[in-house]
Amino acid sequence: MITLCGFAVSNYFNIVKQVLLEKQIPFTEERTMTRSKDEAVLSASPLGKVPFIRTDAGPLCETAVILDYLEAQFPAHPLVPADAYAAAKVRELCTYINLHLELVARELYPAVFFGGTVSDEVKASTRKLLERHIAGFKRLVRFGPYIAGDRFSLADCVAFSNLPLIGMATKGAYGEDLLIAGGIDYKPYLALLGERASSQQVVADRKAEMARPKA
Ligand SMILES: N[C@@H](CCC(=O)N[C@@H](CS)C(=O)NCC(=O)O)C(=O)O
Repeated sequence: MITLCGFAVSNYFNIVKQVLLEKQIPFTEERTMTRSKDEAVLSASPLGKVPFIRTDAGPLCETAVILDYLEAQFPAHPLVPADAYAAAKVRELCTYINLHLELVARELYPAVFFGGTVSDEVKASTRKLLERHIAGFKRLVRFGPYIAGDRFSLADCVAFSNLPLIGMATKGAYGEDLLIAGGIDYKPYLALLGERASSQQVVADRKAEMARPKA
C-alpha cells in the first residue's frame, strides 16, 4: 500500500495524487507539512520537502522519481507511452514545466501568495527568464487535445497542477498572465482536464485544505 505524505495545497503533492488516482493505485494520505524536524519525516525526505511516499519497500522523495516508480511498479492504466521516444517526449514536458516554468515562477510566490515581498530586481530577472522559457514551452506543447498529443499522460498531471499556479503568480506579480501573453492558450485545455474525476478530487481536496483553520 502506498502512503502519500504532504498536504493538498502543494502542487507537487497534487501531481502525485492525480497520478495515483488516474492509475487507480490504492493509497492513503498522511498530512505532513514542510520543514518538519521529525526524524520520521527527514528519514523519508531529507530536506523536509513534500511530497514523499512510503512504499512496502521503503520511502521515496522527489516528485519525478516518485512518478517513475509508480509507472514502473504499477504498469496498469499507463500514463507514459510504450514507445521509448514518445515516453521521453512526455517526460521532457514534465521536466520542462517543473524546471523551466514552475521553479522560476516560484520566486514570485512569497509576494503573490504568502504576503511577503520580492525585490524589483528579482521580479525583473524572473520575468525575463519566464518570457524566454514560455517561448520555448510554446514549441513543445501540443494541446492535441492533451499536452503531449492525443493521449492523457503524466505531463497532463504535471500541467494541471502547475500551469494555473504559474498563471496566477505572473498575473499577481506583473498584472498579466505571462503564459497567455506568450501565446499559450491553456484555459480551454485546463477546462478539458477539469472534467476528469481525478482533477475534481484534487481541486476539492485543495479547497478543503485551504479552508482549514490555521493551526
Ligand atoms: N524537487 C521537489 C520539490 C518539492 C517542493 O518544493 N515542495 C514544496 C511544497 S509544494 C516544499 O516542500 N517546500 C518546502 C521547502 O522547500 O522547504 C519535488 O519535485 O518533489
